[in-house]
Amino acid sequence: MATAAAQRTAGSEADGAPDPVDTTAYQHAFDAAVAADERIEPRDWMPDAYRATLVRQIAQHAHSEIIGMQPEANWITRAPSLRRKAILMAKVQDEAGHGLYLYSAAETLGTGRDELLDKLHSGRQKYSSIFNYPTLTWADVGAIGWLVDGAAITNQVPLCRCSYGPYARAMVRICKEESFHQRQGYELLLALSKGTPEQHAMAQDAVNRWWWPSLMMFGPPDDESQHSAQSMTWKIKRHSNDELRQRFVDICVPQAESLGLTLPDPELRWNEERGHHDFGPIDWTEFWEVLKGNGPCNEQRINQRRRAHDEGAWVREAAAAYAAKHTGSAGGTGHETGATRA
Ligand code: BYC
Repeated sequence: MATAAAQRTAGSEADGAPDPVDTTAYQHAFDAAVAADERIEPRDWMPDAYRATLVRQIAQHAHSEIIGMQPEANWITRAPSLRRKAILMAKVQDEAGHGLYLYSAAETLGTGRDELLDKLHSGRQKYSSIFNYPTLTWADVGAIGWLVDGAAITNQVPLCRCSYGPYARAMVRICKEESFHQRQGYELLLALSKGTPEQHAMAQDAVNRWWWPSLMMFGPPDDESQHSAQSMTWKIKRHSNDELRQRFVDICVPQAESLGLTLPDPELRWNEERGHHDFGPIDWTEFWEVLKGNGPCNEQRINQRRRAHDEGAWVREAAAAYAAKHTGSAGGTGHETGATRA
C-alpha cells in the first residue's frame, strides 16, 4: 500500500476520531490518496462532505435499483414464453441484489438501510427519473434492457474506478450483470424487429418512447450539474454528465442500425469534426418536472414501494427474531423482539 493510505490508516487507528487540530494533516493524507488513485476505505478519515456526497449518490442508486424492479416486474406474468419469463425474473431479481450491494456499501459509511428507506418513502431522497415512465407493451422490456441498462452501464463502468472502495467493488459485479441485462434487451428487440410488421412497429414505438428519457438518466447538462465538479475532484465521478451522454449516443446509433430501428431524433447525425454524433435538444423541463414528482408514474411507483415495505414487515421481524435466537442477543427494535416472543 502506498504511503498516503498507510499514513491515513495509522492516523485514524491511533487516535480514533481526529481532534480539530489534526484535521489538516488528515485532509492532506486524504487528498494525497485520492490524487494517487488509491481507494478510500470505510475506516479511513474522510471529509464530511465526501461522506455525505457518497451516501447521497449511493442511496439514490440503490433506490433506483429497487424501484426499477417495478416497471419490468409488471410484465413477468405476461411474458410471451417460458424462456422470456425466466430471463425477466432473473433480471428483476438481479436488480434486488444490486440494491442490496448498494445499501450495504452505504452502510459502510455509517448510514443504515432503514434510514435510507425512510428517506425514499418520505420523498427526501431521489431515485432515477427513468423509472417514472410506464411500460405499456412487451417491447418496453426490450427497450429498457437495451437503452436503460445500456445507459446504466455507460454511467456505471467508470464508477468501478470510484475512489471509495466499497462502492467501486460493488459496481464491478453490478456492471457484469447489467451487461447481461443489456444484451437480453437487445436480443428481445431484435426478435421483434425481425418479426411481423406489428411486432416491428411495437419495437419502434417502445424505442421512440424510451430514447429521450434514457438520455436524461445521465443527469442535467454540465453547466447545471451542481455536484459534478466536486465529485470529479474527489474521483467519485470520473466523467461529466454530458461526456457520458455523448458516449451513450455514439454507442447507440450503430446498434439501432443493426436492430433495423430508428432513433426518434431528426437532428441526429455524425459530426466529422467533433468525431461524435450531434443530437437534438433534450426537454429539460420534462426532466425537472419528473424530479419534482410530476412524471407519469411517480405516485404509482412510490405508493407501490411503500406498500411492498409494509407488506414485508413480517419478513424483517422474522429475520430479526431468527438472528436474536442464534446470537443470543435481543437484536433489532423492541417491536422485533416482540415477534421473537410471539
Ligand atoms: N434522476 O449535480 P447532478 C439503474 C439529481 S440506473 C433523478 O448532476 P450527480 C437501473 C441529482 O441527484 C439509474 N435525479 O448530480 C438500470 C441532484 O439532486 P440531489 C441509477 C437525478 O449526483 C436498469 C440533481 O439532480 N444510476 O439503477 O453529480 C434497471 C443535480 O444533478 C438524475 C445511478 O444512480 C436522474 N436521472 O450526478 C434497474 C448511477 N440526474 O441529489 C436499475 C450513480 C441527476 O442534489 N449516480 N439527478 O437532490 C450517478 O452517476 C450520479 O448520481 C448522476 C447524477 C449522474 C445520476
